[in-house]
Amino acid sequence: TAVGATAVDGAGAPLTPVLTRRWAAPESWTLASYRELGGYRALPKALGVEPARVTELVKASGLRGRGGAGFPTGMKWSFLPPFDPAAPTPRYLVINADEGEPGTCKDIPMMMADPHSLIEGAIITSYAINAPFCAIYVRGEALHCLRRLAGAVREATAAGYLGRDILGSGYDLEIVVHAGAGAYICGEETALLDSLEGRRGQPRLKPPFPAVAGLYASPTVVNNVETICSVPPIVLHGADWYRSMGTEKSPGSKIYSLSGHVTRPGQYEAPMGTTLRQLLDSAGGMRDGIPLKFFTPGGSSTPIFTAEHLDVPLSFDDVAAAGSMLGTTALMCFNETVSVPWAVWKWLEFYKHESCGKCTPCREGTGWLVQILHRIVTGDGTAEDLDTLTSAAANIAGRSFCALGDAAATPVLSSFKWFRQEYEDLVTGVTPPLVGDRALGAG
Ligand code: L3W
Ligand code: SF4
Repeated sequence: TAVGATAVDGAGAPLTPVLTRRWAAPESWTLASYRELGGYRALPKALGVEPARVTELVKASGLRGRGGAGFPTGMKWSFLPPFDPAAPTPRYLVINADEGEPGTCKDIPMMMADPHSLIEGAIITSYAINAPFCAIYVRGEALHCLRRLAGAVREATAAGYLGRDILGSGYDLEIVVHAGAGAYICGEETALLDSLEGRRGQPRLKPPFPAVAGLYASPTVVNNVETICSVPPIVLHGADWYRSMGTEKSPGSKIYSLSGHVTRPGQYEAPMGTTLRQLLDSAGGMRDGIPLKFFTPGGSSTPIFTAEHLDVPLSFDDVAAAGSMLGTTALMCFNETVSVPWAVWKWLEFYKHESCGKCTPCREGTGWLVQILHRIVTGDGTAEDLDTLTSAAANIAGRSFCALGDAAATPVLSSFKWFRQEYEDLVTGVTPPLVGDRALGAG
């Protein structure tokens, strides 16, 4: 895994290790290592100014949310109702560490390698929004990550970075690390809040957005791990420095997760707007030299791209203009040996399994899509199935209660845009069944 890469490879991506710069250091997760490499220097700087000034700085930096939607971070913080120190009411910071989007592998490595950068970012953000309490909601399966974060919280508390009167500023903060129970839907911010409150994690109706009524119905900022980790470097080096990386509308540095048929899969940190071609150059290209056939720019919830899109700058706006979404920059790369209908079937099994069941289009529809796709890949599909598949997907998209329904329809609809012929060849028998008794090599 290419973690914490520092090389500036002429032919590859212009790597900018801001978030990943400590990852390769010995015992990088310890407080001693973090401090030795410049950690906890942004915190006194932030505590030395009014909270609103920190929010203004983050607004000026142009930082956008790294959880998938790219919402402007400083703007989200300023949606909280004005804080009255004379009559303080509860308000919270909740960090979404429920990394579960297929292909996404950046937040958990970040927390494992450098948990204190998340904690420093959490303290600064909580201070900026006047929150006395912060919860970090960690994906249930990542128990190793939970333990590492809990250890870092203990270290930070013992050193006076957390608790009462932080660094003599008069500001108090408690951080609680909470484990989810392994449901993908709890990465959706309102389902996460329900789960944190002890209920079954299912999305809430929005609006009200969490900024108005979030945890325990109080104003809450919900931000992704990578977003919060971006805050200390911005405080330390300023908004202009941050804007010197990336594009005008998507500034800054980003961790791209490369997976699939790549020679050196892993996390590559580069400016927003870097292309997959550049990233692949840094990652040693496609494995065994077999060409790229399709990829996801930001996880399986984002419309797939083909080899024609290798030069699309991976920024929020450029990817949207090319017909997809930047999402979590989870670049799953598939070579020419992979059948698109097979990959879509596997993704849909995931969405069916993770559908929370709250609304009918997604609960029932994802099951239908899996059944039809299964018929197609086992050689039992018909021409009519292709129409039913696309029509069912189109009726799930835009008619579901939350983004999971749209996400489930996306692999079907986007694969039909580029690779419809592969589905047709399976139902007409031009391509032999891929799985099941009649698949080549079966039995
Ligand atoms: C106050 C308003 N706040 C929007 C806030 C909102 C949220 C953020 C973005 O989904 C995407 C999704 C997945 N007043 C507001 C406001 N907000 N208007 O801004 O909101 P939204 O609704 O655009 O997106 P979302 O529900 O946060 C995120 C896609 O990401 N995705 C999945 C990622 C999965 C992970 C993971 O596993 N960790 O991140 C990948 O593409 O499909 O479209 O905070 O409250 N007027
Ligand atoms: Fe639940 Fe799916 Fe409906 Fe979202 S779209 S509320 S995950 S059933």
